[in-house]
Amino acid sequence: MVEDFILFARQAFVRGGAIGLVLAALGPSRYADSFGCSVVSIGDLNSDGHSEVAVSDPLFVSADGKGRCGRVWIVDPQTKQVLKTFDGRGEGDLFGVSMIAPGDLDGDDVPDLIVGTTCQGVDEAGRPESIPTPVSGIGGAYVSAISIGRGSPLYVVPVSRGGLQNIWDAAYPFPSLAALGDCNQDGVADFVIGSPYDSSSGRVHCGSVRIYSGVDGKPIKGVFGDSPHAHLGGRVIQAEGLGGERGNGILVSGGGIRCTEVTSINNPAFVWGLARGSLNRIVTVNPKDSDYSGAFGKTLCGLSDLNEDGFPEIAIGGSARGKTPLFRYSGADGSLLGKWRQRNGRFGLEMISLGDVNGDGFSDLGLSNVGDVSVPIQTLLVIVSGASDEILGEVSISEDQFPFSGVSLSVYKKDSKGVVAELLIGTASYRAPADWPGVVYVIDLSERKVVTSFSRSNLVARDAK
Ligand SMILES: [Ca+2]
Ligand SMILES: [Ca+2]
Ligand SMILES: [Ca+2]
Ligand SMILES: [Ca+2]
Repeated sequence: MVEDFILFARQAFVRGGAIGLVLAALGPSRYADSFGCSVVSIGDLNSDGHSEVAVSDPLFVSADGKGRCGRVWIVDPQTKQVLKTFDGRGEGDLFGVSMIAPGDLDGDDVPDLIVGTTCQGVDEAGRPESIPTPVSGIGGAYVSAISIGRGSPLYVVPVSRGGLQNIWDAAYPFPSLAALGDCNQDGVADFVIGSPYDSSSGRVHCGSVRIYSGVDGKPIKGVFGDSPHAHLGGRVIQAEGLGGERGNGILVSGGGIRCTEVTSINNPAFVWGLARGSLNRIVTVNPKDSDYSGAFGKTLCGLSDLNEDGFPEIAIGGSARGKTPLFRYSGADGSLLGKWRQRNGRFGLEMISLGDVNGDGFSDLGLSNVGDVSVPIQTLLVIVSGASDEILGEVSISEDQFPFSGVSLSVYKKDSKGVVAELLIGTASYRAPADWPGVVYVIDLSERKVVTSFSRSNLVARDAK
């Protein structure tokens, strides 16, 4: 997701270092390439037996010069052919900061797409990332449901930005999105929006989590954070089986210190597990300050029931800067069960459940990594046991251009046992595209290798073949 881009851009600016200078020097024609910021498998559109993928670049400049309007490409990864594209509505929209594939929403038997956007506006040179320069055209945040079959939006859900002027100051990028099953029994999948800058009667920026109908985007149910600046909704995922027999659940994170109005207050980080139907709280994780270094809850993942109490556990990741701690918490009472041993390098920037890779009965995790200029071989993904510290495998590449952080992970194919066979990794870059293109990789997990990859310049126009 774009959060890593935001973190690095912000960090670079704050430090005034070389990266900041590079960013400041980028004009509208040489903007950072965030292709791969979000990547998701959407289903087979052209009946060749392989799923198509949606890839976003929120910093994309449209053909008519709308700086940073953002674009989503629908790509056949087998041929790299572009089937369709969708752009943000206006300059500075940053269309595509988040994205989910909910299945068919409008009944045309073609899978659809839900896209999150926060309009940051642009400065005189069309740049949102030159932070000291005043930007104009700051707009709202919104979520668009798009009919891929019809090639047009189905509906738009507005999302509060809570008066936040500069999204680089955001504790989290937003809105966060999660696909859900059908919550209101109309036969169509519904979805969740996490809105960390939402407010409720006297609770500024308490944040919210709401379930929306996939058919028309109408709210079904919602819950607010319970204190000002709680930022509930920073990250939200569906967690199968959370709450044991009480059904599927939602994991949502909140807290964090970075908020323009309360920079001196350390808002405690937390994660809630919510029942999908009622949004009642099943479990609360309140980590001790000593457990983490920042951005606790940035990554969330469901685990198997490790201690056989009937409740699946929860994996929670921490900071995007420095080493990334990863914790196991009890899904029954939120107590700390363990911590994965930290490795050299920065693994776990994003994580995803891969199913039971090593056949021990417990689901395992895929952890993405931040590239490192000092080594010739780059590790894209580390596969770790969900039940122990054991490393089950790595997927590496050897390239001149090291990938930027693996900022987006999505299941591409599963085998007959439900184990992930192929995985998508989007590695958006925050630098000029000529040198540091964002790349999408398709990884074969049993072979532990990259099957195919593409950057924006590899895409084939629909009519070119
Ligand atoms: Ca296909
Ligand atoms: Ca459809
Ligand atoms: Ca529904
Ligand atoms: Ca396992």
